[in-house]
Amino acid sequence: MKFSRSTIMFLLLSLVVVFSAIAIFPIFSDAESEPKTFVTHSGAVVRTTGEVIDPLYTVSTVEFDPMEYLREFNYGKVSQLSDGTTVREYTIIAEDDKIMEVSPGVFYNVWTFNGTVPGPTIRATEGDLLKITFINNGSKEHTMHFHGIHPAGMDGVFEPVGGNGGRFVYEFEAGPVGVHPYHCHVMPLEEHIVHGLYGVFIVDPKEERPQADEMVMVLNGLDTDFDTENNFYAANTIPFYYQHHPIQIHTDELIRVYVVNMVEFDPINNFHLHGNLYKYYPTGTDLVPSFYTDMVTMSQTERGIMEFEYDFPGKYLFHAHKVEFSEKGWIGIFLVSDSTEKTPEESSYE
Ligand SMILES: [Cu+2]
Repeated sequence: MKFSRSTIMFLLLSLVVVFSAIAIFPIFSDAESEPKTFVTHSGAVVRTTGEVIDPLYTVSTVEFDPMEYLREFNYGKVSQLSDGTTVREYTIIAEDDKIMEVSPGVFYNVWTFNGTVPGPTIRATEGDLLKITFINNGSKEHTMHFHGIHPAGMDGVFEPVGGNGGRFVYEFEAGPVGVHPYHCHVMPLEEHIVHGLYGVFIVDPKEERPQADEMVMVLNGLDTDFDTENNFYAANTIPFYYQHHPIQIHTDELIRVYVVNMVEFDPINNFHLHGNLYKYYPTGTDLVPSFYTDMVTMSQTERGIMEFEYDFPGKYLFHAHKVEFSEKGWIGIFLVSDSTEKTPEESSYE
């Protein structure tokens, strides 16, 4: 019996496929069949096959409240030099062993600055001297790389800080005016960012921006199965959070949102506001808005400041107009109440 050349090629290829499957499959099946048990922050005992948990974790938990994060700014410990310069000192601690329930039943190994994803919003005024004591309590090397203007040795790229207590003090002058990201800059960079080592750095102009209800939104994604594609998207880490817990604002009140896109893997993200348009200041470096729009599109680490006020009370959506992202969590609601009507809490003080 004689085989044709193509039949022999087919048989050889089949053998390669079969042997590859035998070689690879046990690794996957081991990883997926090994059950792990841990206790969530709400006290529930969870068993998982390892599909959503980074196998390199040690069990600890983290609590994060997106509503608290929204309007929380860290101005540091303030002192003054003899020449009148304001000095702001911050302590930022990195860790990489925490587990967070990012969505009901979905657990994720978060790498944190000061225990949260995103890390604290560091805020200063242009010209202030910043001293950021960075402590790495993680198991891997990490850094803090600030976008902005500073000396080369303060860039958080060529000075990796070792884990288990490594330290570095970043010292530079705050500038330029605007909203900037900071993030770890250790390779593989995508991994260090997507696990959560980033935050927002706001530099206020010396002459303050007008009074407003200010908030920070970090647009982020969660790759819960480690295939370098995001499974969830959010503003401030928890998918759908501001849809289930609308952000309460008032009519005729200036709202200022510092928005930073930290989504990895997907080349773009965007921000669409309903029933309104906003003034948009790209990177916030100019005090005059560049656009009046209801939609901006941002690539990785692109950011800006949005300002708007609502004339009419009611519920208004805000979300990625990249529909896939909004359907996977990056969506929220502004609940606008009439500023002339007082809440029961406000009336009780009269
Ligand atoms: Cu890192």
